[in-house]
Amino acid sequence: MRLLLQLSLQLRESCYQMKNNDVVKILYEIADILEIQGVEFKPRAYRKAAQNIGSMSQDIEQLDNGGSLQDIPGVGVAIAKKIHEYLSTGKLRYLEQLRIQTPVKVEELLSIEGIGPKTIKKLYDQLKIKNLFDLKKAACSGKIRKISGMGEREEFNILRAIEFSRSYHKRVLLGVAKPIADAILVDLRQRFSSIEHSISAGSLRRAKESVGDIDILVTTSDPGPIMDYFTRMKSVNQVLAKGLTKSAVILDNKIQVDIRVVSDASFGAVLLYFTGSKNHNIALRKIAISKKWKLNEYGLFDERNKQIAGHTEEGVYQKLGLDYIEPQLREDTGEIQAALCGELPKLVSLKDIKGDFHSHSSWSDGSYSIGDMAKAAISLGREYLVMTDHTGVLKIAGGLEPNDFKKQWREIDALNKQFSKNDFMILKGCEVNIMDDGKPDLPDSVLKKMDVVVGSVHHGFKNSSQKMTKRIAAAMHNPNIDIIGHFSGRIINKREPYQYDFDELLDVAKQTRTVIEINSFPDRLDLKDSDIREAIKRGVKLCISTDAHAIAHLSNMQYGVATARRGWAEKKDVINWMTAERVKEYFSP
Ligand code: DGT
Ligand code: CA
Ligand code: CA
Ligand code: ZN
Repeated sequence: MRLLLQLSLQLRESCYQMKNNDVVKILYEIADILEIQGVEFKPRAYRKAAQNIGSMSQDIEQLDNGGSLQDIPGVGVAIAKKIHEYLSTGKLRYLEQLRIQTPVKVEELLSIEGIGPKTIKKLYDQLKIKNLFDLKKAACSGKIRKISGMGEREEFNILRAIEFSRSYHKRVLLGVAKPIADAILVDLRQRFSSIEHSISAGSLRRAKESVGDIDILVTTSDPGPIMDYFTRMKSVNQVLAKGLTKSAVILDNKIQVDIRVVSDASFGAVLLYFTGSKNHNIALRKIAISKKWKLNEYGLFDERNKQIAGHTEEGVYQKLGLDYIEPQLREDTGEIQAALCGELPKLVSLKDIKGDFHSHSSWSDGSYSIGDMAKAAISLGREYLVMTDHTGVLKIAGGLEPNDFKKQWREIDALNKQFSKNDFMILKGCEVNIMDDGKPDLPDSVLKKMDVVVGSVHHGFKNSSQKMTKRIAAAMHNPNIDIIGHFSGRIINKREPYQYDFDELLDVAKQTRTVIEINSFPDRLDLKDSDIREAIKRGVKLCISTDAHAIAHLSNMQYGVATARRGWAEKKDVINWMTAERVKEYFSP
């Protein structure tokens, strides 16, 4: 039932998730303020409810209308009442009171790496720090180091983290921007039958990990009503510009959206221009000039100013003597030369993906049972899902011990019997922690029995480069560790990668046949594009994984694939083309 609902609602995902996300945000804020106030237990309850709502696929407003909020795991009478108040009035008195009691800009402070609710409590209690401005001031005047548990190093790290978050805070994650852009496109198409083409362009189309703004391109013979509507959409907060060909707005969520509305004849040329990157466009224009032609957003023109291409992108590339270049490659990093020589890679695509190598269930910190996750993977067309719950030391993530895995395997065996009619298989795995000495936190005798083992660094991020390199290399040398998960450890806009010698580790990966993960989580996308390209050059194999902790996360595969494409990956470079049987064979020690 849950699954059917999920499928029928999938199309509307980007519209309805708006409210779900608002509720999640509010519950987290309550939890954070309560924790800062030193209240026990309650914060945990609010967080659990927030996590479950964040990962469910039903529309929370619909549940509320049906009076069934309390069907959500972790939502009892008290929390349901608050959600209902918020959904029906747009306000929550309880939270407003909390904010008055503890006037701290929680979200702002939490955005700084290394600062959690406990630290915020100390900072507020002892120094009355309420926001980033106060924090920076206190750090600069040496007050932070005087707080117990803090020192000069922590103070310096805070200052550095403030700078880091400043320099990035305006860019929006691809995984956040894409659903918003898609929802706008669907809405415009439904409202205006005069629209011929409609597509998002800019860095979003090139699938950069984060985008400065959303760029939308529409072709029509009747731009007026479209611009009127675009600048008055419900989600618009501010109109920056309004014209018949170009408009720009800022949405309530602070994201800027630019739109271009043009006639169909120049669609290809405008799309090419508006997709960028700027450097790619400049390089194309130079080729045109070398032929005594002119390329601009209206088309490609010959020496007599006659238009010779521009209706399609393909046409422009062809006339310039280039193979068609996929948007994800348009960064002027060698793609033009490759296109001239017929040497462009044949990029991996979503249809090449047979399986997912990293996922979690409610056995550890996931929100759904193994069976539910598997059914969702089947509905996405996957042939297998590697279940990789957390192990031992990760207690907060419900890490499993050897005996738990024995029980889990029995469940998986039973499920696999059931799913064999779907030609689908759950593979047995785990996400083992790579300890400081590079050893896994589960005995090799247990790991040996698994189909696929992902090894990840989940603590000790501040190891020196030398130590971290040794640590990860040791894990790669363990024949039972097959894949290294979220390799760099970065959280985009929040946490920098840890230090290590990438060159050396690529050598070790190649030598030990260790696969490196491309984690598809929107705030990880780890490895990043340029590192993927380097790994491929060095002959290291990759896998694209969702690291799903909930059904909805399984669809993040699209972002992993897009990132792989930005890294010039072909089908043969990512092992997701393999069947389940082939994967088992590939990783058998
Ligand atoms: P972003 O938004 O910072 O993530 O990056 P883009 O690439 O989306 O840049 P944006 O939104 O400023 O402009 C969209 C596209 O328009 C860009 O990729 C290429 C084109 N474009 C913008 N400004 C220029 C320019 O000054 N020269 C050229 N040749 N193209 C430009
Ligand atoms: Ca843009
Ligand atoms: Ca723009
Ligand atoms: Zn994981």
